Amino acid sequence: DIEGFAFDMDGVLADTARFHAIAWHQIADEVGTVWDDELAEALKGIDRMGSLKLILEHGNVAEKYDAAARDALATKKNDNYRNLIATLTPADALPGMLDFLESLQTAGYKMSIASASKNAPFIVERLGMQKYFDAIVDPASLSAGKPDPAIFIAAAAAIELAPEKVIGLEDSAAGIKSINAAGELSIGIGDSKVLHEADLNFATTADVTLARIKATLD
Ligand code: B16
Ligand code: MG
Repeated sequence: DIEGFAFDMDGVLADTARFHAIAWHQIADEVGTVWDDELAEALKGIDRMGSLKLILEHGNVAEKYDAAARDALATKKNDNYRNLIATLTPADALPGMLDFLESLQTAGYKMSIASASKNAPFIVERLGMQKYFDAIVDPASLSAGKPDPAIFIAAAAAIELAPEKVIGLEDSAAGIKSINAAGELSIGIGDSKVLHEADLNFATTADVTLARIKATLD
């Protein structure tokens, strides 16, 4: 039986994927990489330096940027991103998610966050969601980011559950791979073509309810 839930944050709990896209688009323009929706999708769930690497490779300019230059670009992106998220309020929780978290807490499930974002504690606090979570995995503590399973394994361990007792929720293809490889049940939220490896799919966060999840598990 399922006893816990491990949540991705950007694109699942928080409407921040658009802010990541705005901030990375500026960096792409600066290095001369053409920005498009496909690139924005590929960056979802990928950590900061990994995302920058993809942008540089996409523009065939990777060799122009050494470690110091990459650090400077990543810092610039994060400074811009921090300005965009500084104004987040509980109204920026994605539709239905506060109600969903409330229903899970009432039902006694344990919950943790498996976000690649180093800004996760700040965002969770801005959204007024801290009270729902027993743990937020520190992505800096991991050997590899999504699609590696390490983050979702850590998210189950942080709430003292075996992976098979946990459901993971994700909006990115890399994240669904991570959940599946961790041995958890995966729920994809978004385009079912992009998230075709998910065990269960919902088109939007507003569609996700405990009743619907239970109905498909029975
Ligand atoms: P930061 P998630 C991920 O968060 C985002 O999807 C991804 O676009 C971002 O680059 C990554 O966090 C790192 O974020 O720069 O704030 O540390 O979807 O895993 O919650
Ligand atoms: Mg995400």
